[in-house]
Amino acid sequence: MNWPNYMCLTIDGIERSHTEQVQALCAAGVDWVQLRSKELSDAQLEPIAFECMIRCREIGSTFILNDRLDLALKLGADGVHLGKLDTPWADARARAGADFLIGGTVNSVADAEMAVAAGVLDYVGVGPFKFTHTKKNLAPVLTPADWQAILAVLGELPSYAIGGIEPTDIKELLALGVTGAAICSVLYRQPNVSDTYAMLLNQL
Ligand code: TZP
Ligand code: MG
Repeated sequence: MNWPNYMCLTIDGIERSHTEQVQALCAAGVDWVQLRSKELSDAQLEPIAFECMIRCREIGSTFILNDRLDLALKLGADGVHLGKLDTPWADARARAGADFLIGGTVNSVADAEMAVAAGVLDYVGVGPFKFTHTKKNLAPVLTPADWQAILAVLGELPSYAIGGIEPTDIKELLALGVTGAAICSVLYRQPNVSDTYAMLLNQL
C-alpha cells in the first residue's frame, strides 16, 4: 500500500452536501476520502455513499466510510474507520477479510497498545492534535510527550494525526513522525477546496 499524505474527511452541517464535498475533493485530486456523517441514517447515507464511491473510483481515490462496517461491505467500499465505540476491530477483520482497509482511533498510549495487540488494523488515526468542534466528546488534546510515547508504541503501523489540523500545522506534525494527517473542516472553510488542498500539498 502506498500510504497517502492526507486522508480527507467529509462533515455534516455545512452548506455543501456530502456529495458536493466529495465532488470537490475529487476535483482537487485527493488520494483518500472518508465519508463521515454522524447525522444521517444508514438508509439516508447509502445512496450518497454509493455516488461518492463512484466519484472516487473515477479518479482512483481510496474511499472508506466512518463507523459503518455493514454499509461499507454492502457497497463494496475500500474500507472503514472504526473508533472505540464501533464494531470491535478483530470482529470487523473477521467479517471483512484481508483485502479491506480497516483504520482505528488512538487517543492514548493504552489505545495504541490495543491497536498493535489487535494486529488487524491497516492504519490508525491519532489525536486530537488540536481542539476541534468537528468531533463531539473530544478526547484530551495530546501533548508532545503523548505523541512521542504513542508513536513509539505504534512502530511501523501507519499513523494519521487528526483534530483541528490546518496547512500551517503540517510541518510540525510531520516532525512528530506521523505518516500523514486526517483533515476535515479546514477543507470546506474556503469556497475552493482545491486551493486549500494545494496549500496542504505545498507543506510537504
Ligand atoms: N476525531 C478526532 S478529531 C476529529 C475526529 C473525527 C475531527 C477532525 O476534524 P477537523 O475538522 O479537521 O478538526
Ligand atoms: Mg466512530
